[in-house]
Amino acid sequence: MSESGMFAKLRARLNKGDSWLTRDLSSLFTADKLSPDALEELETRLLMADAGVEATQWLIERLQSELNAGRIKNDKQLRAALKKALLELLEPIAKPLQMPGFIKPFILFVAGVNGVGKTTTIGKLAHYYKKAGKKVLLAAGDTFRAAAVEQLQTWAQRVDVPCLSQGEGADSASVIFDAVQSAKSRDFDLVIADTAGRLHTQSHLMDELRKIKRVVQKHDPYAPHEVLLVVDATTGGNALTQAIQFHEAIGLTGIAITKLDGTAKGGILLAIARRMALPVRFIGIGEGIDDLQPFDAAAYVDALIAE
Ligand SMILES: Nc1nc2c(ncn2[C@@H]2O[C@H](COP(=O)(O)OP(=O)(O)OP(=O)(O)O)[C@@H](O)[C@H]2O)c(=O)[nH]1
Ligand SMILES: [Mg+2]
Repeated sequence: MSESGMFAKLRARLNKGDSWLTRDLSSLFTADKLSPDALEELETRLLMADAGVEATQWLIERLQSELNAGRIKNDKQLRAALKKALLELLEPIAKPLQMPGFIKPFILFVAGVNGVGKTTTIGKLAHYYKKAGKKVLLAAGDTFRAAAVEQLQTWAQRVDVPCLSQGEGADSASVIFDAVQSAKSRDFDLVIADTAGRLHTQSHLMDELRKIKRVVQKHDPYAPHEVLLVVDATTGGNALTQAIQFHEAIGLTGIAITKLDGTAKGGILLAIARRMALPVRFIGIGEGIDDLQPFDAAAYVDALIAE
């Protein structure tokens, strides 16, 4: 898809085209003056959209100082000030996933609680990297949930990449270990490993993820090269809590935020930016195979603050 095609889709999908941030911005003005409670109204919208207290305060302070300096006199200027502040917040976390060719195979773990969109994101990632010319292998490391393996296999068939599995109840670390082994001997560029979203308890889940990491490090002490946490934008503050918990337990290197199409919110990106220095690698904006985009702060802000 062309860059302009990708942008048009992003704008149409984010909050289904009706941005929580800019809806009725012009109503915040009377004549050529910002109404006294305009910033309060924006603050409320940011909080309601799950931007969190820290990011909200930070943004409002930036707007307040622009206002004090007399630089916000109409809704166009307000939009511009909002865009500038949002970019300042989001640019530092918009770091694309680098996959240098000399790391082979590149080992990418995908983690996250159940239902956030891990398996779907893996299908989309496989498609994305296959199109980029990489030889991709999937590893069905979610051996806990019934039907998880078949779900990944279905994606693998759709994308036309191989998927290694040992069936339900197998040892997850051993599935992923074997996949890496196989990728090495068959000259694959990238192994994407699915993992369980739920085990008997949360601490079992973290133990299992740590074990998978240890086992894979027998192949390559620097693996996994990316530990990508998938969070669901519609779960708001829970997504931030999950990111903090997984980061503490297994050490994350990046985040993918899904379902940004299905919500009138999406402020969770701002909360994550303000609270964690973790890169947001990809955003999910639908259920289809092409509905994943590398996170681009400028495009995101432009799509959100529609004119
Ligand atoms: N609208 C929308 N739906 C999504 C997106 N990503 C995933 N989904 C849907 O979310 C649901 C759960 O996705 P899965 O990929 O099965 O989630 P999972 O994290 O693998 O779930 P478990 O394996 O149970 O832990 C599916 O119905 C997906 O189609 C997205 O970006 N937008
Ligand atoms: Mg899954």
